[in-house]
Order: sequence, then structure tokens, then C-alpha cells
Amino acid sequence: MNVVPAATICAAATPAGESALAVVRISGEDTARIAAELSGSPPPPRRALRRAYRSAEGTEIDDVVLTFLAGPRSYTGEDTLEISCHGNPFIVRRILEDLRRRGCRLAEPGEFTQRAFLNGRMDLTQAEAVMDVIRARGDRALAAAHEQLRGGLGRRLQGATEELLNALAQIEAYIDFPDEDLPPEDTRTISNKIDYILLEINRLEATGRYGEILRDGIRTVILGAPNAGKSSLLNRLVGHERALVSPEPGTTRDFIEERVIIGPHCLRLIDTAGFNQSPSPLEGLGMAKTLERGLEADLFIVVADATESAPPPLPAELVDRMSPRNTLLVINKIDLIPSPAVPHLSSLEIPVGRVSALTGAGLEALLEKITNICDKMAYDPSDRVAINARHALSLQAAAEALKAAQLKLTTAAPAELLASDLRAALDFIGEITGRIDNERMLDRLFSNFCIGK
Ligand SMILES: Nc1nc2c(ncn2[C@@H]2O[C@H](COP(=O)(O)OP(=O)(O)OP(=O)(O)O)[C@@H](O)[C@H]2O)c(=O)[nH]1
Ligand SMILES: [Mg+2]
Repeated sequence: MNVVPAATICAAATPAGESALAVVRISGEDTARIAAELSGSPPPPRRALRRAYRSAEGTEIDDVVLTFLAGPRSYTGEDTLEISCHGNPFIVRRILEDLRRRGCRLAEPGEFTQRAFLNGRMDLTQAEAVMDVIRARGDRALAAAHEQLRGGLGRRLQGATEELLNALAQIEAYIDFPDEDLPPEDTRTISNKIDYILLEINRLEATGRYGEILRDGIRTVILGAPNAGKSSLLNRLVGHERALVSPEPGTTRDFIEERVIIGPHCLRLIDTAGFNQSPSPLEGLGMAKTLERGLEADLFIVVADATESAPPPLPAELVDRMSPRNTLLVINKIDLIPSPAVPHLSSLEIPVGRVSALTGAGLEALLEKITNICDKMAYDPSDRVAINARHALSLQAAAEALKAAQLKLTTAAPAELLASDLRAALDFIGEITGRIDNERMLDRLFSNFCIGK
């Protein structure tokens, strides 16, 4: 691997604020020199050295641990130095100032990872997975992020890429003879290859819905009649008094959102305004927002009041979207009526939970029921990958190019036009792993990273 000498960058790798430790990282061509200056002699790689950190002017800044990693066996592929100091933002600032005086410049967001990508330490999907690992909330999200970090998506795309290259090679042979048609057996094998790639693209595209759920959490709306105990249930699930609760119907007007981990899943719980038969104008606004949220929800938790016999008054648009796979009916206030009747919600068999949001009775069983539904809708680790929106766009474009190629095969179009469709598909797939570089896309992608990563 060829690592191009690059300016030496420095940044705090840990967040600002007081903490036990903070880490400052340096990477680039002057790192070995700076590491030697700080430790008193050229440092042995991969060894933790305890030193007094003295600024270039000789002021003692902190007692630190230096770890030198020689390129290419480092995160960025370049010589890298990690400085662990006390977690004091003032110390971190002084160290960064000193490093700048020694020839470093402050890193841009994501620049360490960008270098790792540019130096061939990881492909683009792995670089994106770094952010997914940092942001993962919940075991499933973490499993998917780690799989992608290990190169799982890149490997899946490798198969499709090789098939495409084979098909292209088969066609190239005919490009130089424009008068000759592709023989029928070649047309058939190329068409089969394209079908196979389209199938693989379809499979990958299907994992996109997991991607969103994993990265943002399962959008869960809590619905029901006013006063059913929706906000009380939200508070129980998040474990603190997040939403206002009162005996007055119509307490919640605006929706309230809170993330919560249930089993291996991360849920974005959204408490909403109750649906009321004859709302005031303000309640009407709240209900319109509830409907809007409901239409884009992944999971519905419908709260029914055990003391009410009428079914929860929900708009038909929402009931139509409800099924046993995405809805849980929760009968609340079982402290008042221990064996309540189950109200009719939908013609489908919706699973039912019974709780008292007031006393907490039935909460464990309810959490289990929520987990069971989420297990089926969330990323299944056996799928190995869960693509993101950027990957989906490139896959879609690749599929379109491949379909255009299929059409050309059926109309016996010139081999050259066919080849150009396949090359386009290859480029779109290459965009995903970063084999095809597109500077603007790279800048946009890495600017989403934190500084120091
Ligand atoms: N006995 C009993 N009371 C409950 C229970 N859950 C909620 N309540 C009471 O029911 C009333 C309404 O509770 P909220 O949680 O505000 O109900 P909500 O569905 O959010 O109501 P709106 O926001 O007005 O639509 C409050 O007085 C709660 O204390 C329960 O399990 N048992
Ligand atoms: Mg409420």
C-alpha cells in the first residue's frame, strides 16, 4: 500500500467537558518526529509510554500516556500518536495549541477516517459504518454496524461486481466487429448474469427498511382516546416523568418524543394527542399532527382505558395500516378493572397487553410483547447487511442501467451500447464502496463525522 505523505493533523478524539481521561490524536508525516520530541527518543510502536507533557517552551501541561502507531498499521494508515491526558478541556486545548506550534493543523470533521479510506484501510461502506458504530443505540444496530465495519456490504457487492465484469468481457469481444450480432447463447448467458445481479440488488434494497430503523430507531406512536393513559405509559417506558399527566382529557397537545431501549431495540416513542370525537380547535390541531405521525410510524401502541367499553376512536387511515406485525393493543388501568374486556380494534388479530401505567403492574410482560413485535420488523442479524439511503440511491441507479441493458439484449442493439449500460451499472455499484470516487460526495459524507474521528 502506498501512503501519500500528508499534512499532520491533530484533534481531540473525546468530547469536550470534564472526564477521567481525554484523548488527543495526531496523524500524518510529522507524527514520528513529534512523538520523539514528546517522549525524549524515537518511541517504540504500540507501547504505552508515561511522560510529562511539556510544551515547546518547556511548560509542564500534564502527565500523559503516549501511544505511537507506525503506519500503515494504524487507523489512518499513517503514523499516528495517541495522547491520553486528564479529561480537562483546558489541558486538551493547551496540548492542541502546542501541537499546532510543532507543525500540526486542526483536523476537519471525519478527516482521520477520510485518510483511512484514502489510504485503502477501509472502503467507503466501512467508513460509514464507523459513524454507525458511534451512533448505534441497541444491540441490533450495533451488530449491523459491526458487520458493515468488517466489510460485509463490500463483500456482498463484490459478487455482483465480478459478474458484471464477466458480462462486460463477454461483450467487449464483439465491440470491434460492429456488423456481427451477439450469438444467441452469449445473449442468454449475459441476460442470466444481469438477472442474477438484479436479484442481488433487490435483496440488498430490501434491507434498506432495516437501515432506517437501525439508524433512527423504530418510530413508535402511542395512540388512543384522551385520558387513556398514553402519557403515563410513555413515562413508564422511558423510566421518568417525561410527559405531563393529568386527569383532564386533552393534556397532550403537541407530540413528545423520547428514545428508549427495549430488549435489543431502540424505539423512538412518540406520545400524541388523544383522538376526541368533538375536538376544540387546538385539540383538532394536535389530532392532525397525531395522524401525520401515525401515517409514517413503524409501530403502533394503541392504549385503551380498561374502564371504558368503547373502542379507541382512531381514524380509519390509521386502522387500515394496523396489523399484528406492527400494532400492540394495550389495555391500561388494570388496577381499576383487573379483567377488562378487549375492545374491538381491527378485524385482524392484534396482540394485546394489559398494564397499569399507574402501579407498573404488567409492565414486564408488555416489554416482552413489544420486543417480540420489534424482533420481526427490525434488522435480522442473519441478513448481514442493512444498507443506508446513499447505498439505496446508487443501487437504484445501477438497477435502472441493468434494466436498460436487458432491453437492449432483447432488441439486439449494438454491443457497444450494451457495454455502456453495464459500465454505468458498474460505476454506480462502485460509488457505494468508493471504488469510483466522486469528490463532492466524499466531502459531503465525511463532513457528517465528528472532529477527531
Ligand atoms: N388508576 C389509574 N389511573 C391512570 C393509569 N394511567 C393513567 N392514569 C390516570 O389517567 C389520567 C390521564 O392520564 P394521562 O397519562 O395524562 O393520559 P393521556 O392519554 O396522555 O391523556 P391526554 O394527553 O389528555 O390525551 C391521569 O389522571 C392519570 O393519573 C392507570 O394505570 N391507572
Ligand atoms: Mg397525554
